Amino acid sequence: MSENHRKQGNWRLWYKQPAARWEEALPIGNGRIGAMVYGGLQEEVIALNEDTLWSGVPRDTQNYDALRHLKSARELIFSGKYKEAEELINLRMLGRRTESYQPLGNLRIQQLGMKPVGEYSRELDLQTGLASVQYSGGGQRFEREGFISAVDQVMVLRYTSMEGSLSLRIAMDSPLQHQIEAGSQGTLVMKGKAPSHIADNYRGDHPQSILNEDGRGLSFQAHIRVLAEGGSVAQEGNEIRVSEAGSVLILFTAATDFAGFDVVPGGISEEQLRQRCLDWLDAALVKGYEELLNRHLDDHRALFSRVYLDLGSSAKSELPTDERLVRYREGEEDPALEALYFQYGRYLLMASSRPGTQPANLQGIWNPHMQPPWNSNYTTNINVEMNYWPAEVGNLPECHEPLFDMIKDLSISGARTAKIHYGTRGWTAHHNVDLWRTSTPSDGDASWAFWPMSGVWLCGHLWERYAYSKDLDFLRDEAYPLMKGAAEFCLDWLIEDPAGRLVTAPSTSPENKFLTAQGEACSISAGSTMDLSLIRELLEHCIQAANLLDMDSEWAQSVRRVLEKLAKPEVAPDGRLREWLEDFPEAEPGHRHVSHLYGLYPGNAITPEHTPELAEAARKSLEQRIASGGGHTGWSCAWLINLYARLADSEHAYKFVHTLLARSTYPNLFDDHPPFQIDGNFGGVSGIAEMLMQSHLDDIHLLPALPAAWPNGCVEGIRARGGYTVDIVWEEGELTLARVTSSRSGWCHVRYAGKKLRIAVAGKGTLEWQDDRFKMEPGCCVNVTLDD
Ligand code: FUC
Repeated sequence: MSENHRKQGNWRLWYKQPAARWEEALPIGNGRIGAMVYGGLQEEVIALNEDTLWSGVPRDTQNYDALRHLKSARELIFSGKYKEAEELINLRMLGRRTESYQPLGNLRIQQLGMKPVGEYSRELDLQTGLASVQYSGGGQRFEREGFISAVDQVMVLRYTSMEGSLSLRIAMDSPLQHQIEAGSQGTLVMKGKAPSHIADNYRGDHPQSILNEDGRGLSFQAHIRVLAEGGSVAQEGNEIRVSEAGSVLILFTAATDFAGFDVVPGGISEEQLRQRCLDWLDAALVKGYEELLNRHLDDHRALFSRVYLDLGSSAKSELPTDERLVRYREGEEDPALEALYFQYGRYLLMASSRPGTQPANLQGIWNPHMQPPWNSNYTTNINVEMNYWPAEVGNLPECHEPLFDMIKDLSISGARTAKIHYGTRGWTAHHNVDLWRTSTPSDGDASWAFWPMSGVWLCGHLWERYAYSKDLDFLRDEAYPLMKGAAEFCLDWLIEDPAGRLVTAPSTSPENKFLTAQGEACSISAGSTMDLSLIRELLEHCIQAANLLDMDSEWAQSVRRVLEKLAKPEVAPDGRLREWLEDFPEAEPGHRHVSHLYGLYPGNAITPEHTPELAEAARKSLEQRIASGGGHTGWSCAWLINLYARLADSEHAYKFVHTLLARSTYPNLFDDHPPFQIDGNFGGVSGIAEMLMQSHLDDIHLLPALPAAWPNGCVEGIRARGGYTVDIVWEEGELTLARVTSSRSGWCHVRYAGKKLRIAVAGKGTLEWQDDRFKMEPGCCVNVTLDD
């Protein structure tokens, strides 16, 4: 079923004018190097990033006094003095802010002697990862093409004059401390240093919020090589000048001396850094443009083309992307734009997170600010997790790996925090993490800073990797030790409340506040639903893992006993799911976080199938949140799609797909929190996938939340837990054909709308059945149709 559908794929963002601002420029990246291409005429600006270029150095952010106050904080909480507990925590138990992700600078390419321009278009082709510009001027046609290769670690730009010649002036600059060296033969080097510290300066009261200190901080280098076909290349001051060339090839690469989260920068010499860059450039030069392009295309297509999505064609596919978005906002239907948004999210994950790179941060890897919003860090109380929601289902499991590396680092830094702040075993991390794997609380306000649960949430991602792949080696060697460490923290952190239940204390429900009996907004109490949902899930996964790996049986037994005493999620008298253990009124009823609904998504403890009362309570909570203004940020809206999809509420899920695109999307389809924050892009992808297929209940549920807006369509190549790849075709809102392919041996169950299905091996062979499950072997593929 694939070829016909795939041919119609038009995975292009395109525009009739250059980007007037950063949020209109087009992102390319290889997980490590990122660039935003503006497509300017007289001057092309390419804003650059490198994913290890952060402010700061490894520093000790532990608050050695925190533990002194834990007992008092707990006593205050258990005697109902929540506000006093919060004040104590704010004053005594918090830590320090993380460092900031930095911009590397800009590549500026002036085209000299440009004549008035005729035709102009620029585009980003998601299938190839190529950003290109076509234009004409003075009767000549020009073309530019650029990509960042993950296999060769260089950005490759090619400028071509179709009929005549072109002359360029090429320069680099950076807002960071730097110097430029222009060498002979078309080389340009920028050497620079990141600040040793960046302090927050939201109020503008810090006279030195960007701190540069000699000998402290990361060093970076960016190198360019320019080759011209025809014409000449010469050095002119700190720039490269190309005259009268038919085509120009610009190779760029960059590196920092980052050597590990706990390694003080400086161990890599300037010469070694130079050599690292030159090695990449030299190897690229030997290959030449065609080979670099082909190697890049092979790598890029191998990932991107695994998934195909058709939500219905639309006549608007041919219009520029910004115009489509405007019409969409005005109420015109454009299902193909929704499919484009889905594929764009997959593209962004490929471009910002590849094996061996840093994980995608709040802005992926694209950031032009030295003091970016929220430090462009890893915010772990929803945002970085959301970044990775599409990784497994969207068939990009290798892009998930940088997150696992970060979890491993955090298990080391976070073991100190667990011991020093809380006197526990295991490891913990709080709501903000950076390149240096800061695991301590941030400073500021307990409502966000005091949340020692992020390690627990992150471990859910390790389990998901196992659930999708069923890779026992991964579970044994990588996941389980980290999960067990996070679980040990929980076991020590849990405490009996006056009612004899095990709870967390102090506890927050990320960033939200309730009203105390005195009417004060307060964030601290015991046993938020979020904390307990996360802990229950992790402990259950640990028990399953120990069982699967046939180890730690006594320990697993003790964990079981803890689970029995762990407080459970409850329904409040008004029918909503309680966000806190007590019936507190919310201080902000339309709050953007819906942490207490974790069990519905991304967790699976709440389902209409198995816990209908809780699912109903979750729905009521959602309704009230939304009625009070919730879902107002990009990521918050994206979360709603996933939650409604899990409630099988197709029309509400779709409503928030629409809202995300219409309200929270920039012209370059970046998510607009506001400001730009990439999580919404990723949450949108997982949400659309959840509408089309779900696999969290040990089966494959086809089209669980298909909205009326997508009557005909098909999806191919999304992944289901259990080791399956799923293709689905539907017409007039009904399943016509699904195909399930297995990567392993196992029993499979497929369901669709409570209907009887006909399931047969694609090709020859018969299936072995046990009740409603059939046996799959590696490579086995079945066709699923309605049994009429
Ligand atoms: C959390 C959210 C904010 C923002 C920030 C980066 O604090 O509540 O909306 O996304 O992270």
